[in-house]
Amino acid sequence: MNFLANKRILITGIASKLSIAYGIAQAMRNAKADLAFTYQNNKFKSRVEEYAAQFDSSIVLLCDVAEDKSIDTMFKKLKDYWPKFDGFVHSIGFVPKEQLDGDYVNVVTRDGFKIAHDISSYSFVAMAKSCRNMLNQDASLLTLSYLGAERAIHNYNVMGLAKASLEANVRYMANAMGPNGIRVNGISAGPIRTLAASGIKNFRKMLAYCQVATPIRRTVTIEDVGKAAAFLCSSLASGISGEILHVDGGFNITVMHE
Ligand code: 0WD
Repeated sequence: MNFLANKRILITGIASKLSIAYGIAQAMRNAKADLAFTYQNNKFKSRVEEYAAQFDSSIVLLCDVAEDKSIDTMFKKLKDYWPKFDGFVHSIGFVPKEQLDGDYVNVVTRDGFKIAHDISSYSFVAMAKSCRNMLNQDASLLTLSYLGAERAIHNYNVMGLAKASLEANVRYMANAMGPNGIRVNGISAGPIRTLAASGIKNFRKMLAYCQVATPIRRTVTIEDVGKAAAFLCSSLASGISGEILHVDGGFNITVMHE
């Protein structure tokens, strides 16, 4: 299906083939989007270049969202390839690992709180701010959230607060950018084993629990998330903005399992 033909979409957050952003790139390329990619630092450069080539792209740019200058420089470089484009996927989250282990009140620190919110929430609007005048009418911005934004989940701790902030960010950005024809949405994905997820204590246990408690009786994959992301960034979703779509097999609607 070609429902993203002639759409130019920038993908952030590919750290490996297991990354959710990799599944999103795959689904978007299948729908014929033209893609560009960012990498956080030189450690990821050649890997992301290799993946980009798989998706018929040679646009691979450095962007560390911790620095406004890095974001601005990246979009300036992107402009050489794409003076205008149709949206980006923000698939980035970070918190120091020690924040993801144990009693929230004991482990949270001012620094942990700041970093989690800065990298995992502020960076979404920081990117939008920087590229606003390059976005086409009908552009679509997308980020990745998690149920920990809505519920207290053991060990997810301050990252849950950062995701709650990110989801509010989606709504405020959608309201601010809607008059320019730009839609902003989030996907709340079920747990998937990726590099970021491996930092959460007892993640395996969480996956095993989800397998039996999820209505569809399996955990979701990066392909599941990718397909929903491709839909949200296409004109098929032209009436959807400010929404957080759960792609979790229905886990969020359950309370007790058999
Ligand atoms: O179960 C999961 N895996 C879920 C993930 C469930 C629901 C949501 N998510 C979210 C994450 O919180 C994140 O926002 O999806 C997003 C993508 O996460 P992922 O695909 O699970 O993780 P991963 O493959 O590790 O990619 C995240 C990447 C980083 O990887 P590492 O492993 O090095 O932290 O985010 C990037 C980095 O490449 N990243 C940054 N990029 C630019 N600037 C920065 C930064 N400062 N920090 C992290």
